[in-house]
Amino acid sequence: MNVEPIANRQQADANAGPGEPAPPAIGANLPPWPQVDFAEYGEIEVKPVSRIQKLTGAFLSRNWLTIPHVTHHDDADITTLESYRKARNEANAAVKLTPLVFLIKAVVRALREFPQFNASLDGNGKNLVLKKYFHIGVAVDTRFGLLVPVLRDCDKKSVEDLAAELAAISLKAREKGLSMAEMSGGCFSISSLGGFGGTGFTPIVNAPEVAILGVTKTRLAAAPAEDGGVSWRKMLPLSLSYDHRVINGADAARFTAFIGTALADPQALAG
Ligand code: CAO
Repeated sequence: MNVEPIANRQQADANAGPGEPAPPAIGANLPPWPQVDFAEYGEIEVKPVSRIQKLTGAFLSRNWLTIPHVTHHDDADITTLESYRKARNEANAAVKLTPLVFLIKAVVRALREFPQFNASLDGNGKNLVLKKYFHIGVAVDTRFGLLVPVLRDCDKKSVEDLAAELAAISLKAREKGLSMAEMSGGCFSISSLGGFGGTGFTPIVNAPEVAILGVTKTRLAAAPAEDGGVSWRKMLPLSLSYDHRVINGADAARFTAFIGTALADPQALAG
């Protein structure tokens, strides 16, 4: 990762005003990466890191080092959504709806309600650029590494449109990879590990976006029922990482709770 100090030096220089000395580059004074001869300790195999892993690794390192991250965790009750989704999938087997497409629609609503989440700091960090469009990036796990295609104008698309587009673009990402154009222009990203498992994680903000939503596996939770007994609810864990320079914790809590409320009315989201 020796590109990191150079990238940060350029950022530091760009942030300095005329005649002002550049602030020290973030990460410039870190100790060097340990050089270890692993073969001294046992059998090893050496595999080159892929081009995409190197590229995404450099971006992830920059984002992790330069953005003050906080992750807010919450659960959304998707019991009604899951019944609605099941019925809709049974009625139309041509397009499979997963919870993710409803989540994209709920995120679009939340971005409308909380415009500071649909924003980016400009190059010198002095202005916040508020976007009036709703392009959502979705992390896709591929043999090349992590790719994030951007689904454009998600506010104008139905859940079926989004499911069909996501299926096509994730297949392309997995088989051939994606162009930079297909991964550019996003407002907000979602990283769903729901199909794989987990109870929560810390996604890294995809700069210049200011927040990213991580999703893990739906679990059953007991809640008090009206008759005094127990009602089993389907709970979707949400992990929202945000850039604390732009978003404060109270807004992150409101934003995540808003997504939960939106998911509770799947019919309104379906479009
Ligand atoms: N809880 C439980 N099950 C879930 C779920 C959740 N939160 N989300 C999806 N599922 C289920 C789906 O309904 C589907 O079930 P069936 O096979 O029984 O129909 C199954 O999990 C697989 O879903 P999917 O992964 O094919 O579809 P998706 O729309 O949920 O996600 C995609 C699509 C492309 C985002 C996903 O396949 C993927 O690649 N995720 C990885 C993202 C990633 O790597 N993030 C990490 C980034 S940091 O390194």
